[in-house]
Amino acid sequence: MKRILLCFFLFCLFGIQSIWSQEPLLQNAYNRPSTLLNGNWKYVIDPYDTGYRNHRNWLPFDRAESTKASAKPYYTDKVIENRWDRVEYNFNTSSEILVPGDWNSQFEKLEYYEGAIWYRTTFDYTIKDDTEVFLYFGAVNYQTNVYLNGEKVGQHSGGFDPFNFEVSDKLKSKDNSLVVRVDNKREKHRVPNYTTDWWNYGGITRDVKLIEVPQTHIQDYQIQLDPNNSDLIKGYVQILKGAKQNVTIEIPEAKINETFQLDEMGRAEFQISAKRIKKWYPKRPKLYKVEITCGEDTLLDNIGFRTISTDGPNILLNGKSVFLRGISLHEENPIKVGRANSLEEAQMLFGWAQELNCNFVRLAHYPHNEHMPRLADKLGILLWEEIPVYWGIDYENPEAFAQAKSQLETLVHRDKNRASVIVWSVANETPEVPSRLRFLRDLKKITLAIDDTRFISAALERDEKSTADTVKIPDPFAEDVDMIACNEYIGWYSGLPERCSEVTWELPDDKPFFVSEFGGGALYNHHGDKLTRWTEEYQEYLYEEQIKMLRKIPTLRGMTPWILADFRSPRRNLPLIQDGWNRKGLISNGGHKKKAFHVLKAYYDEMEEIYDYSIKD
Ligand code: GCB
Repeated sequence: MKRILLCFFLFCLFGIQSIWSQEPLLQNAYNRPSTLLNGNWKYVIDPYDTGYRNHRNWLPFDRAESTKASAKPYYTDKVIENRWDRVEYNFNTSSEILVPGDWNSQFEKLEYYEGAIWYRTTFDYTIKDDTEVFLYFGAVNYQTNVYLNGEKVGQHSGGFDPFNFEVSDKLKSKDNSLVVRVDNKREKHRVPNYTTDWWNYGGITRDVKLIEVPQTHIQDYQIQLDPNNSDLIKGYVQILKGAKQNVTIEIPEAKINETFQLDEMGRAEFQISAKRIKKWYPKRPKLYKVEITCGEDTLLDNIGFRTISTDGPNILLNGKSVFLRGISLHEENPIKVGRANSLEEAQMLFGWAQELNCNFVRLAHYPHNEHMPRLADKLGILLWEEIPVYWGIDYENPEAFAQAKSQLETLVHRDKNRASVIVWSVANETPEVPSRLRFLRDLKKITLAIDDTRFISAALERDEKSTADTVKIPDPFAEDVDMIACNEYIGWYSGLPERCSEVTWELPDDKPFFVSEFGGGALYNHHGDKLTRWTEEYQEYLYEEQIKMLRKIPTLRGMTPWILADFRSPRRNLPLIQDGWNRKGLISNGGHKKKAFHVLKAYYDEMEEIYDYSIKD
């Protein structure tokens, strides 16, 4: 009983804190006119939290009344006025750091740094009448505290999801001081927590901008084909401060122009005939310009219309069976090294995937920057998106759940109008502890409450008995997913590549089966015989044996081998081979294709022929 009460207390404390620190995210911030605050900011490294916490009671200054007037909190951005002033930091004379950008790859001294760093920029801004200004962050890893002109604006937890705060009242026309504290320490209640097989890049890793909108503005909308009737477009528009007004949806190319009245909550739900709409699919990624107008506010989007469903083991795209020729990728630029954030980097990563003849990409293991789904929409690449509920999350902890929930809600909210996205994945290789099933099932419910038009999945694990000849997926969460996905690594973590020919898969026949990961490490240009680990030949052989094995699985409908390109990982310490890199890439960190790349491409060319996908509309 005591434990239940304690959990409830913690939930109230942290749950409420998460709620009050979060403001609803503007839908389609990507296309809103904005003022970028990117560029060179000043920064102060603060490993001891000197600028944030009282050193005696460890309370954050922005919560402890007694210290408010002191010069200690760095967010006051104190200017040294007199020569006798004692202020022990100074943004004006500090060094500069580029925003957006992870700090690890900008300065050698920060390569392994995990802790707090303060960022400061200054700017002028003239706000128009009757508008509201939002301060928008594409992503900051992990904990963010935001202060404008010395006042607390809000805080955010989560390393890969966008967030915004309304700042109209705090803005000045001249010399605004925006101070952001970023803390990327790995902690038990965070998502992910202690261990990841990727670099814990810290910093303001995506764009920062000011978005000015009319007071009555479009807050959110979903405009998609009805999954049960592809002749209908179904959706809703939610307006802030706009009860009972009219909202218009125009799709000029399809001659759609419809007006709906908002209810007293500012919401309109609608159905529009889709008879004139041409479907979106990889070979013809048709996007329509959609214009939503309410009063002074007009918002443009580019939306593709398609359905996705399953029929027994088949995946049906617009009602026709499709095979997902995929690859997994991290949001990392292996050539420049560091987090990827630009459109050019998205083009490079998807360009490689297209050279492999992929029609599908798994954006592992966290929400990627918005260029990725936007570009995938244009290029006709189907997507799996996921949140970093990865390995050892603290399933018992209500704060961990609150953080997973908020990351998932934000991802689904942001990308629910993207035709490319067909899978929401709620977890990757999570150990089967008792509290985990409830955690994942609750995440599934949360997803479906926002968007029930796509698949729910998770990268599950197979059974561990590497001596048995039958491979199963004993995970009970397999019952909850639309597509059974598994990371299997036969021939790398379990046996040698020939192990693939010894096993038989035992799988349910009423759901699509999908291999979310297999692979093996190879250093580019490192050669040997096919049983010498780390050689290109071993990796090539592994892919050949895997493909032979996978061909025999009747319900197999796709795969995303691990991984497109080598990526940085502090867990990978083998000198001369890994040197801090996970070498399972099909492309090296120099951008060179390894032998296995060509094996997978040949298989995908063949699968493209078999599942010849074209539709008449
Ligand atoms: C996995 C993880 C992935 C790792 C990979 C590996 O199962 O999902 O994040 O990087 O294995 O290389 O071991």
